[in-house]
Amino acid sequence: MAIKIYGSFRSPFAMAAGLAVYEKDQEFELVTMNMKSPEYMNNFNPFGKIPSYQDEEIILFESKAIMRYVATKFEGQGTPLLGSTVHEQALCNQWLEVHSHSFTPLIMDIFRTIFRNPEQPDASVLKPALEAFEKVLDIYEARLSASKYLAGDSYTLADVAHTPFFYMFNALADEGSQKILTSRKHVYAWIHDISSRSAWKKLTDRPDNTYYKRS
Ligand SMILES: N[C@@H](CCC(=O)N[C@@H](CS)C(=O)NCC(=O)O)C(=O)O
Repeated sequence: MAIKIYGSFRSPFAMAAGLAVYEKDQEFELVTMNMKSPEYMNNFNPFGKIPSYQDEEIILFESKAIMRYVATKFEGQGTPLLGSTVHEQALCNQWLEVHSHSFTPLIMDIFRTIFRNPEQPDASVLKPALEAFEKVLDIYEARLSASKYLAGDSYTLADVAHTPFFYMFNALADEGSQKILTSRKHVYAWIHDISSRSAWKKLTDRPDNTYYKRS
């Protein structure tokens, strides 16, 4: 069975799962289903969230579990994504946790604020959300001034997980808000690097990626 990812490219979590599959030189079919339908919740994710993943051996939900599974299952193919040393593996896991617990809640707050009123997001909510996110970005700036990627010299799942969120930020945030990225030299160079990869280009060039097209 071909790999299927249930979800939509509207979701950065679904995009991250798809990116991991492409980095391993595999193909996948994107299947759109109502995530709150009994069929989806009974078969693919009882929490009613996207993405979910299916191949001939397993059905999995939670994007990081999917990415780790894909990185392990196709270990000898495509880009190694788990870190090339024990040290890098540990740091990859650390930054995946940072992504879940420190990065995602804040950037999702920013996205939700913009989605509520895309033409004129509520500045009284957006400004403090951006300021809180900047404090996290300062920690990334310090890390990325010491190493090329989050886990060290190697591109890993930690970088994969972040890529779609910057893509969304680039498409949704106005020029003023973009400065929180462009003003951080190492963060900005890292975003440029991870967004220039052929697997990411292949994913965003798919005809079913109809969202967040601004460059
Ligand atoms: N921790 C989950 C988060 C998934 C998630 O929150 N997906 C969103 C789309 S971006 C969703 O399905 N939201 C629907 C809902 O919460 O009802 C993962 O990494 O897969």
